[in-house]
Amino acid sequence: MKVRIYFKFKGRIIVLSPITAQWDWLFILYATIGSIVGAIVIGFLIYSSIKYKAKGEREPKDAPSLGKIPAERGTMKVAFVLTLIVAGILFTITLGTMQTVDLIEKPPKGSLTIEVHAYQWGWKFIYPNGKQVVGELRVPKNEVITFKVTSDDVFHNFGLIEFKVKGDAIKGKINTIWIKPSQAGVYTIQCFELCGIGHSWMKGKMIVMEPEDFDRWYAE
Ligand SMILES: [Cu+2]
Repeated sequence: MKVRIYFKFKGRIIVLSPITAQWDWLFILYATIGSIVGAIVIGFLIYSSIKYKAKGEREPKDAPSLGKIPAERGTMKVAFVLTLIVAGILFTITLGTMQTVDLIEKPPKGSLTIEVHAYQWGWKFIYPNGKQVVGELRVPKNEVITFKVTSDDVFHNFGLIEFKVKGDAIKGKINTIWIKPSQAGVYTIQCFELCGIGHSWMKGKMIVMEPEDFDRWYAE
């Protein structure tokens, strides 16, 4: 599958990582289909309530009544076409969701793998060369970074807000998430699982650096 790293809008990079782009695409897909269906339903409701406004009689003669099998109304053709449309919509959003899950769950090979240890209440990061940092994570730009997320005590959730990725941190278990940051900067790490009194302060920083700056820091 071709992975889109980011897309540009008026010369500006507005998406940070492949998964971020995928999420945005999926959101637009759901929002577009939802808006079209919503507009049709609400439009038809307004149209019908005006057109069929009661003029004296309260119900049409062929309205279904309690204890009686309703008389057939409409045509099979309409039911068939509507079923096809609904099936098509469900198929499209299912496919889009599966594609997204697939992208999230399969990090590209050859990445920098960092262990993430969540604890009450903070974050510890262990790099492949044994380097350890607490609270402040540093990663190079334009490289695939894979996080092996786990917990040293209760359940936590490692979330990179701007990148739209999260991973459950569970003791004895490793969950994998990945990013490929396209822009240097400082980003927010936040715990997304209520984990005790310090939960809301369980934040960290992720600093995306230019590769050469990162290499210098990493070798220190
Ligand atoms: Cu936590």
